[in-house]
Amino acid sequence: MSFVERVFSGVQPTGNLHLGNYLGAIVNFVKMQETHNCIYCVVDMHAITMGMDVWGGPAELARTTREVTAAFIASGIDPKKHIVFNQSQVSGHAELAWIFNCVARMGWLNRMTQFKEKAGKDRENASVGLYDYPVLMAADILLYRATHVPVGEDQKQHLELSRDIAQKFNNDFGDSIRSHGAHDGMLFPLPEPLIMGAATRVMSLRDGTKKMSKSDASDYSRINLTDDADTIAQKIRKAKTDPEPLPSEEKGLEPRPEADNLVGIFAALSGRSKADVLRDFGGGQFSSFKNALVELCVTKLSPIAGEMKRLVADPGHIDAILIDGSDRARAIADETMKLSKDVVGFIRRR
Ligand code: AQP
Repeated sequence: MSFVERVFSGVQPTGNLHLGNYLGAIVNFVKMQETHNCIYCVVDMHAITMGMDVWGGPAELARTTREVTAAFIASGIDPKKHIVFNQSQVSGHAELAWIFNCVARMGWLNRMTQFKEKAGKDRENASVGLYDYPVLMAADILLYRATHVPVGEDQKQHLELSRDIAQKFNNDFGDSIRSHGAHDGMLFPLPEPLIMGAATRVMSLRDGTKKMSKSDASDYSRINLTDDADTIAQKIRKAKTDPEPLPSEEKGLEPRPEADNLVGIFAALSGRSKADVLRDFGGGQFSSFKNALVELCVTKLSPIAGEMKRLVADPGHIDAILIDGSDRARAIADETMKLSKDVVGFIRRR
Protein backbone atom coordinates (compact mmCIF):
# COMPACT_ATOMS: atom_id res chain seq x y z
CA MET A 1 0.00 0.00 0.00
CA SER A 2 1.49 3.35 -0.85
CA PHE A 3 0.60 5.99 1.65
CA VAL A 4 -0.50 9.51 0.89
CA GLU A 5 1.81 11.90 2.75
CA ARG A 6 0.00 13.28 5.77
CA VAL A 7 1.17 15.21 8.82
CA PHE A 8 -0.09 14.58 12.36
CA SER A 9 1.07 16.03 15.65
CA GLY A 10 -0.31 16.84 19.08
CA VAL A 11 0.19 19.06 22.09
CA GLN A 12 -0.97 18.30 25.63
CA PRO A 13 -3.29 20.77 27.32
CA THR A 14 -1.42 20.87 30.62
CA GLY A 15 -0.19 24.10 32.14
CA ASN A 16 1.19 26.95 30.12
CA LEU A 17 2.43 26.55 26.56
CA HIS A 18 5.98 27.83 26.40
CA LEU A 19 8.63 28.88 23.92
CA GLY A 20 9.88 25.26 23.70
CA ASN A 21 6.48 24.02 22.57
CA TYR A 22 6.30 26.93 20.13
CA LEU A 23 9.75 26.61 18.53
CA GLY A 24 10.07 22.83 18.82
CA ALA A 25 6.60 22.05 17.51
CA ILE A 26 4.04 24.75 16.66
CA VAL A 27 6.24 26.83 14.32
CA ASN A 28 6.86 23.67 12.30
CA PHE A 29 3.14 22.78 12.36
CA VAL A 30 2.53 26.12 10.66
CA LYS A 31 5.26 25.50 8.08
CA MET A 32 4.03 22.03 7.15
CA GLN A 33 0.64 23.43 6.13
CA GLU A 34 2.22 24.78 2.94
CA THR A 35 3.13 21.35 1.61
CA HIS A 36 0.95 18.75 3.34
CA ASN A 37 -2.51 17.93 4.61
CA CYS A 38 -2.13 18.36 8.35
CA ILE A 39 -3.98 17.13 11.41
CA TYR A 40 -3.21 18.91 14.68
CA CYS A 41 -4.61 17.49 17.87
CA VAL A 42 -5.00 18.80 21.40
CA VAL A 43 -4.22 15.56 23.19
CA ASP A 44 -6.48 15.81 26.23
CA MET A 45 -6.35 12.03 26.84
CA HIS A 46 -2.58 12.30 27.29
CA ALA A 47 -3.03 15.20 29.72
CA ILE A 48 -4.87 13.06 32.28
CA THR A 49 -2.01 10.52 32.50
CA MET A 50 -0.42 12.66 35.22
CA GLY A 51 -2.01 13.41 38.60
CA MET A 52 -4.92 15.86 38.72
CA ASP A 53 -2.62 18.30 40.52
CA VAL A 54 -0.66 18.57 37.22
CA TRP A 55 -3.54 19.00 34.77
CA GLY A 56 -5.66 20.92 37.20
CA GLY A 57 -9.02 19.10 37.23
CA PRO A 58 -12.02 19.12 34.87
CA ALA A 59 -12.63 22.88 34.55
CA GLU A 60 -8.94 23.58 34.04
CA LEU A 61 -8.63 20.81 31.42
CA ALA A 62 -11.44 22.35 29.39
CA ARG A 63 -9.82 25.80 29.73
CA THR A 64 -6.36 24.62 28.69
CA THR A 65 -7.79 22.58 25.80
CA ARG A 66 -9.33 25.80 24.45
CA GLU A 67 -6.13 27.72 25.16
CA VAL A 68 -3.95 25.30 23.18
CA THR A 69 -6.47 25.46 20.33
CA ALA A 70 -6.26 29.25 20.47
CA ALA A 71 -2.44 29.04 20.41
CA PHE A 72 -2.56 26.88 17.27
CA ILE A 73 -4.80 29.33 15.49
CA ALA A 74 -3.07 32.47 16.77
CA SER A 75 0.26 31.03 15.55
CA GLY A 76 -1.10 30.62 12.03
CA ILE A 77 -2.72 27.17 11.78
CA ASP A 78 -5.74 27.30 9.51
CA PRO A 79 -8.48 25.04 10.96
CA LYS A 80 -10.52 25.25 7.74
CA LYS A 81 -7.82 24.05 5.35
CA HIS A 82 -6.40 21.57 7.87
CA ILE A 83 -7.84 19.70 10.86
CA VAL A 84 -7.70 20.94 14.45
CA PHE A 85 -9.51 18.92 17.11
CA ASN A 86 -9.26 17.45 20.60
CA GLN A 87 -8.36 13.79 20.87
CA SER A 88 -11.15 12.60 23.18
CA GLN A 89 -13.81 13.46 20.56
CA VAL A 90 -12.56 10.65 18.29
CA SER A 91 -12.98 7.27 19.98
CA GLY A 92 -10.66 5.56 17.47
CA HIS A 93 -7.63 6.83 19.45
CA ALA A 94 -8.56 4.65 22.44
CA GLU A 95 -9.70 1.72 20.29
CA LEU A 96 -6.54 1.55 18.22
CA ALA A 97 -4.42 2.05 21.35
CA TRP A 98 -5.96 -1.14 22.76
CA ILE A 99 -5.03 -3.14 19.68
CA PHE A 100 -1.51 -1.66 19.84
CA ASN A 101 -1.27 -2.54 23.55
CA CYS A 102 -1.44 -6.12 22.41
CA VAL A 103 1.27 -5.55 19.77
CA ALA A 104 3.77 -3.47 21.79
CA ARG A 105 6.09 -5.37 24.13
CA MET A 106 6.72 -4.57 27.80
CA GLY A 107 10.46 -4.51 27.09
CA TRP A 108 9.97 -1.70 24.56
CA LEU A 109 7.98 0.43 27.01
CA ASN A 110 10.43 -0.23 29.83
CA ARG A 111 13.07 1.64 27.82
CA MET A 112 11.07 4.88 27.51
CA THR A 113 13.00 7.65 29.22
CA GLN A 114 10.06 10.07 29.45
CA PHE A 115 8.18 7.64 31.69
CA LYS A 116 11.22 7.28 33.92
CA GLU A 117 11.59 11.07 34.17
CA LYS A 118 7.90 11.79 34.73
CA ALA A 119 7.24 8.89 37.12
CA GLY A 120 10.37 9.81 39.09
CA LYS A 121 11.23 7.74 42.13
CA ASP A 122 7.62 6.88 42.99
CA ARG A 123 7.07 4.59 39.99
CA GLU A 124 4.61 2.33 41.83
CA ASN A 125 2.30 5.28 42.16
CA ALA A 126 2.42 6.41 38.49
CA SER A 127 -0.75 5.83 36.48
CA VAL A 128 -0.95 2.93 34.05
CA GLY A 129 -1.84 5.61 31.48
CA LEU A 130 1.51 7.35 31.95
CA TYR A 131 3.32 4.08 31.29
CA ASP A 132 1.14 3.43 28.25
CA TYR A 133 1.42 7.02 26.92
CA PRO A 134 3.72 6.09 23.97
CA VAL A 135 1.28 3.40 22.79
CA LEU A 136 -1.56 5.92 22.74
CA MET A 137 0.76 8.27 20.87
CA ALA A 138 1.40 5.57 18.24
CA ALA A 139 -2.37 5.17 17.90
CA ASP A 140 -2.83 8.95 17.54
CA ILE A 141 -0.46 9.02 14.58
CA LEU A 142 -1.34 5.75 12.89
CA LEU A 143 -5.11 6.23 13.20
CA TYR A 144 -4.63 8.74 10.38
CA ARG A 145 -1.86 6.69 8.76
CA ALA A 146 0.24 9.83 9.06
CA THR A 147 3.64 9.68 7.40
CA HIS A 148 5.29 12.73 9.00
CA VAL A 149 5.25 13.97 12.59
CA PRO A 150 6.75 17.38 13.49
CA VAL A 151 7.96 17.19 17.11
CA GLY A 152 10.65 18.47 19.44
CA GLU A 153 13.72 16.33 19.99
CA ASP A 154 12.36 14.94 23.28
CA GLN A 155 9.73 12.96 21.36
CA LYS A 156 12.19 11.13 19.11
CA GLN A 157 12.19 7.96 21.19
CA HIS A 158 8.39 7.81 21.20
CA LEU A 159 8.37 8.16 17.40
CA GLU A 160 10.78 5.23 17.14
CA LEU A 161 8.36 3.20 19.24
CA SER A 162 5.49 4.19 16.91
CA ARG A 163 7.54 2.87 13.99
CA ASP A 164 8.25 -0.39 15.85
CA ILE A 165 4.55 -0.85 16.60
CA ALA A 166 3.55 -0.15 12.97
CA GLN A 167 6.19 -2.57 11.72
CA LYS A 168 5.25 -5.36 14.13
CA PHE A 169 1.54 -4.95 13.37
CA ASN A 170 2.27 -5.12 9.63
CA ASN A 171 4.42 -8.24 10.16
CA ASP A 172 2.11 -10.03 12.59
CA PHE A 173 -0.98 -9.44 10.48
CA GLY A 174 0.69 -9.41 7.05
CA ASP A 175 -1.36 -12.28 5.59
CA SER A 176 -4.61 -10.84 6.87
CA ILE A 177 -3.69 -7.36 5.58
CA ARG A 178 -2.97 -8.90 2.14
CA SER A 179 -6.27 -10.78 2.19
CA HIS A 180 -7.99 -7.43 2.79
CA GLY A 181 -6.49 -5.96 -0.34
CA ALA A 182 -3.12 -4.45 0.57
CA HIS A 183 -0.79 -6.53 -1.57
CA ASP A 184 2.38 -5.35 0.14
CA GLY A 185 0.97 -6.34 3.56
CA MET A 186 1.29 -2.84 4.99
CA LEU A 187 -1.67 -1.36 6.82
CA PHE A 188 0.38 1.29 8.59
CA PRO A 189 3.21 3.52 7.33
CA LEU A 190 6.36 3.90 9.42
CA PRO A 191 5.97 7.54 10.49
CA GLU A 192 8.97 9.83 10.22
CA PRO A 193 9.78 12.39 12.90
CA LEU A 194 10.39 15.91 11.57
CA ILE A 195 12.72 17.59 14.03
CA MET A 196 13.38 20.94 12.41
CA GLY A 197 14.79 24.40 13.07
CA ALA A 198 17.52 25.92 15.22
CA ALA A 199 15.75 25.16 18.53
CA THR A 200 14.64 21.53 18.55
CA ARG A 201 15.32 21.31 22.27
CA VAL A 202 14.82 24.63 24.03
CA MET A 203 16.42 24.56 27.46
CA SER A 204 15.40 26.11 30.77
CA LEU A 205 16.40 29.76 31.21
CA ARG A 206 17.65 28.85 34.72
CA ASP A 207 19.67 25.77 33.78
CA GLY A 208 20.95 25.17 30.25
CA THR A 209 21.18 21.42 30.83
CA LYS A 210 17.45 21.00 31.60
CA LYS A 211 14.63 21.05 29.03
CA MET A 212 12.29 24.05 29.15
CA SER A 213 9.13 22.45 30.46
CA LYS A 214 5.63 23.28 31.65
CA SER A 215 6.13 21.36 34.86
CA ASP A 216 9.26 23.23 36.04
CA ALA A 217 8.45 24.77 39.43
CA SER A 218 10.12 28.06 38.45
CA ASP A 219 8.16 30.28 36.05
CA TYR A 220 11.48 32.04 35.37
CA SER A 221 12.70 28.85 33.66
CA ARG A 222 10.40 29.40 30.68
CA ILE A 223 8.74 32.02 28.51
CA ASN A 224 5.03 31.31 28.32
CA LEU A 225 3.16 32.17 25.15
CA THR A 226 0.81 34.27 27.26
CA ASP A 227 3.55 36.29 29.01
CA ASP A 228 3.34 40.06 28.52
CA ALA A 229 6.26 42.17 27.26
CA ASP A 230 7.47 43.15 30.75
CA THR A 231 7.48 39.55 31.95
CA ILE A 232 9.38 38.40 28.86
CA ALA A 233 11.95 41.15 29.38
CA GLN A 234 12.38 40.27 33.06
CA LYS A 235 12.80 36.56 32.37
CA ILE A 236 15.37 37.08 29.61
CA ARG A 237 17.35 39.62 31.64
CA LYS A 238 17.46 37.16 34.56
CA ALA A 239 18.31 34.18 32.32
CA LYS A 240 21.46 32.38 33.44
CA THR A 241 24.58 33.11 31.38
CA ASP A 242 28.33 32.86 31.91
CA PRO A 243 30.92 35.65 32.28
CA GLU A 244 32.53 35.23 28.82
CA PRO A 245 31.53 37.31 25.78
CA LEU A 246 29.60 35.47 23.06
CA PRO A 247 31.83 33.40 20.76
CA SER A 248 32.19 34.27 17.08
CA GLU A 249 31.98 30.65 15.91
CA GLU A 250 29.26 28.07 16.57
CA LYS A 251 31.69 25.53 18.01
CA GLY A 252 32.47 28.03 20.77
CA LEU A 253 28.92 27.42 22.06
CA GLU A 254 29.48 23.71 22.66
CA PRO A 255 30.72 23.86 26.27
CA ARG A 256 28.34 26.72 27.13
CA PRO A 257 24.76 25.37 27.36
CA GLU A 258 23.12 28.64 28.46
CA ALA A 259 24.77 30.68 25.70
CA ASP A 260 23.95 27.96 23.18
CA ASN A 261 20.31 28.00 24.28
CA LEU A 262 19.85 31.77 24.00
CA VAL A 263 21.58 31.91 20.61
CA GLY A 264 19.42 28.98 19.44
CA ILE A 265 16.25 30.81 20.55
CA PHE A 266 17.37 33.96 18.74
CA ALA A 267 18.17 31.97 15.59
CA ALA A 268 14.88 30.08 15.60
CA LEU A 269 12.78 33.18 16.24
CA SER A 270 14.53 35.15 13.50
CA GLY A 271 14.60 32.25 11.02
CA ARG A 272 18.41 32.37 10.81
CA SER A 273 21.20 29.93 11.66
CA LYS A 274 23.19 30.14 14.91
CA ALA A 275 26.33 30.90 12.86
CA ASP A 276 24.54 33.82 11.29
CA VAL A 277 23.44 35.19 14.68
CA LEU A 278 27.00 34.89 15.99
CA ARG A 279 28.25 36.91 13.04
CA ASP A 280 26.22 39.82 14.44
CA PHE A 281 26.73 39.27 18.17
CA GLY A 282 30.01 37.28 18.50
CA GLY A 283 32.57 39.02 20.74
CA GLY A 284 29.84 41.16 22.37
CA GLN A 285 28.54 41.06 25.94
CA PHE A 286 25.38 39.23 26.93
CA SER A 287 23.69 42.44 28.04
CA SER A 288 23.35 43.86 24.53
CA PHE A 289 22.51 40.43 23.07
CA LYS A 290 19.80 40.02 25.70
CA ASN A 291 18.32 43.43 24.81
CA ALA A 292 18.05 42.34 21.17
CA LEU A 293 16.57 39.00 22.24
CA VAL A 294 13.93 40.72 24.38
CA GLU A 295 12.93 42.88 21.43
CA LEU A 296 12.76 39.89 19.10
CA CYS A 297 10.74 37.76 21.55
CA VAL A 298 8.28 40.55 22.23
CA THR A 299 7.87 41.31 18.52
CA LYS A 300 7.23 37.64 17.69
CA LEU A 301 5.20 36.55 20.71
CA SER A 302 3.07 39.57 21.64
CA PRO A 303 0.77 39.35 18.59
CA ILE A 304 0.23 35.63 19.34
CA ALA A 305 -0.60 36.37 22.98
CA GLY A 306 -3.02 39.11 21.90
CA GLU A 307 -4.78 36.88 19.40
CA MET A 308 -4.98 34.02 21.93
CA LYS A 309 -6.64 36.38 24.39
CA ARG A 310 -9.18 37.41 21.78
CA LEU A 311 -9.92 33.80 20.80
CA VAL A 312 -10.32 32.38 24.31
CA ALA A 313 -12.82 35.13 25.09
CA ASP A 314 -15.22 33.27 22.79
CA PRO A 315 -15.19 29.62 23.97
CA GLY A 316 -18.23 28.81 21.81
CA HIS A 317 -16.26 29.65 18.68
CA ILE A 318 -13.32 27.46 19.77
CA ASP A 319 -15.63 24.56 20.64
CA ALA A 320 -17.23 24.84 17.19
CA ILE A 321 -13.77 24.59 15.58
CA LEU A 322 -12.97 21.49 17.67
CA ILE A 323 -16.31 19.84 16.83
CA ASP A 324 -15.89 20.53 13.11
CA GLY A 325 -12.29 19.28 13.22
CA SER A 326 -13.23 16.13 15.11
CA ASP A 327 -15.99 15.33 12.59
CA ARG A 328 -13.44 15.51 9.78
CA ALA A 329 -10.83 13.57 11.78
CA ARG A 330 -13.40 10.88 12.63
CA ALA A 331 -14.17 10.32 8.95
CA ILE A 332 -10.52 9.37 8.35
CA ALA A 333 -10.17 7.48 11.64
CA ASP A 334 -13.29 5.38 11.00
CA GLU A 335 -11.80 4.04 7.77
CA THR A 336 -8.61 2.98 9.57
CA MET A 337 -10.59 1.39 12.40
CA LYS A 338 -12.80 -0.60 10.03
CA LEU A 339 -9.73 -1.96 8.25
CA SER A 340 -7.86 -2.62 11.50
CA LYS A 341 -10.83 -4.52 12.98
CA ASP A 342 -11.22 -6.60 9.82
CA VAL A 343 -7.51 -7.36 9.76
CA VAL A 344 -7.48 -8.42 13.44
CA GLY A 345 -10.67 -10.49 12.98
CA PHE A 346 -13.12 -8.46 15.06
CA ILE A 347 -16.71 -8.89 13.79
CA ARG A 348 -18.44 -5.57 13.13
CA ARG A 349 -21.68 -4.20 11.70
CA ARG A 350 -21.36 -3.70 7.93
N1 AQP B 1 11.80 22.36 25.57
C1 AQP B 1 11.34 21.98 24.39
N2 AQP B 1 12.03 22.24 23.27
C2 AQP B 1 11.55 21.87 22.04
N3 AQP B 1 10.37 21.24 21.88
C3 AQP B 1 9.64 20.96 22.98
N4 AQP B 1 8.45 20.35 23.16
C4 AQP B 1 8.16 20.34 24.48
N5 AQP B 1 9.13 20.91 25.19
C5 AQP B 1 10.08 21.30 24.28
C6 AQP B 1 7.64 19.86 22.07
O1 AQP B 1 6.34 20.42 22.18
C7 AQP B 1 5.39 19.50 21.68
C8 AQP B 1 4.25 19.37 22.61
O2 AQP B 1 4.70 18.87 23.85
P1 AQP B 1 3.65 18.41 24.92
O3 AQP B 1 3.09 19.55 25.64
O4 AQP B 1 2.64 17.54 24.32
O5 AQP B 1 4.47 17.51 25.88
P2 AQP B 1 5.65 17.74 26.82
O6 AQP B 1 6.89 17.26 26.12
O7 AQP B 1 5.27 17.00 28.03
O8 AQP B 1 5.76 19.29 27.11
P3 AQP B 1 6.56 19.85 28.30
O9 AQP B 1 6.45 21.30 28.35
O10 AQP B 1 7.93 19.31 28.31
O11 AQP B 1 5.76 19.30 29.55
P4 AQP B 1 6.27 18.57 30.83
O12 AQP B 1 6.65 19.64 31.75
O13 AQP B 1 5.06 17.83 31.28
O14 AQP B 1 7.42 17.68 30.43
C9 AQP B 1 6.13 18.17 21.43
O15 AQP B 1 6.38 18.03 20.05
C10 AQP B 1 7.42 18.35 22.19
O16 AQP B 1 8.48 17.63 21.59
